Amino acid sequence: MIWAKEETLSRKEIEEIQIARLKEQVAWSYERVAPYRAKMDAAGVKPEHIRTLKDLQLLPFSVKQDFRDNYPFGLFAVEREKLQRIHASSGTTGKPTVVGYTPEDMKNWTENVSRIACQGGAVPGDMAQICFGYGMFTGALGLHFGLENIGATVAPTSSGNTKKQIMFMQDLGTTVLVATPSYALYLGEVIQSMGLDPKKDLKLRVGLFGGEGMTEAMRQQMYVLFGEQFCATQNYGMSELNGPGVAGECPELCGMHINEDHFIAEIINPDTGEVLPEGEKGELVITCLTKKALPMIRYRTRDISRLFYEPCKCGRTTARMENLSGRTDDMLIIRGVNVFPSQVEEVLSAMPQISPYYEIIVDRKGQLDTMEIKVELADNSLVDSYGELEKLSATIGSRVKSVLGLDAAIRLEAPGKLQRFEGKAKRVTDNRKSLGLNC
Ligand code: DLL
Repeated sequence: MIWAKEETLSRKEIEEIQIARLKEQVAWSYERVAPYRAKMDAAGVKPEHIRTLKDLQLLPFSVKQDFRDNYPFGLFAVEREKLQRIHASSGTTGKPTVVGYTPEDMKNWTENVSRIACQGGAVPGDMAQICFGYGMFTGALGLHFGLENIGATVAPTSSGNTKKQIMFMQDLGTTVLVATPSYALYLGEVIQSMGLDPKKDLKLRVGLFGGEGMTEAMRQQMYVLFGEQFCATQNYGMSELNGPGVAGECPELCGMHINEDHFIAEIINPDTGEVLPEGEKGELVITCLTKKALPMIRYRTRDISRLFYEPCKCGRTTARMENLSGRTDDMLIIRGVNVFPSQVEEVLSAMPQISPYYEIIVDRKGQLDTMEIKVELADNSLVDSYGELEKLSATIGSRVKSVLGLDAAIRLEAPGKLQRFEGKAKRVTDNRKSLGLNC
């Protein structure tokens, strides 16, 4: 089901909306947000210089540091009293990023989430269970309002208490599951361990996942756990860009459709800031076209993706962004080599003998960086054969080495041994940071 006509416009029609809104948004930001005005003045750009979409490139980037420098409300374009809602990103270090919404922003956000919910297969009358943590995280309330808006029934079960989640799933007849993909996999494991048959005992049809990446191996695992009828889609967003509702996959599973009448996406070379052509991989930069409380012009997301513009078989004409292949700030430097956790994940996910759970631990012994990868076996079939385990560990080690050029200590763990997460999974522990090392 296609929720809004804006998802099927011609490129010309989309671009007409984009340029009109961009001009308005740049003027709004320049007049009302002092840090934007200062940046634009320093770059010698005035709102009237924005005449075509290409002129977007004249505008300076916004970055996470702008939030830190102007915490909590310094980037807002309206007085605090005009805000209807506040959210914040967790922020592992320092202060969180505070974001806010006017009533009009709330309406747009809700509409955008309704679109991605429908893209993923949700329909009016669905029973949607939201297993994101309710609170300052945008995921839970974002999906909550978007799903209610399409006429779904929402069960705000929040995160945790896995057995109770499953009880509700059975008793309420949940058809749409909303969660991080890692928590959904954990739910699936517990469902199996309870001896339930997802096809007979549950009515799950749609999984709207997001907040973190889902590899193809994880998606395949979803089918094993929840049945072939299950449609598992990825949804992208971030607190600074409202939250969920920026982009989402449709059942064709060929990238995430961007709500282009609300967001302009660009891909840049993260080192030079140069805008890259269609299909090239780089850092995703998003300009929000309708956000009034907290305008975002050319926000550097640090997420790595590519863009495609050809219309999709589903009937939508909006540009698509490829599922993320990491973040620019994910990069670890180990013995001088640049390592992205997604590279390790790619190696591991190609091996059927291991589960989607892994952990990378980086440390320093003396002067030398070390990397250990803990990997969990998919099942018990190899557990009793020392020789097979040795062979598997050597294969993983040599594949990791051929991709990264680095030796890693591989530690195989029994099924179910590695930590499960209720929210976003944490896969990397860099102990060098606690040693005060700059890495
Ligand atoms: O995670 C918003 C969201 C909630 C999106 C629920 C979708 C569903 P933040 O907490 O601010 O916001 O984190 C944003 O999470 O920059 C990405 O690095 C990562 N992320 C979000 N969605 C995806 C995804 C929400 N589908 C950060 N795939 C982003 C991979 C994702 N990473």
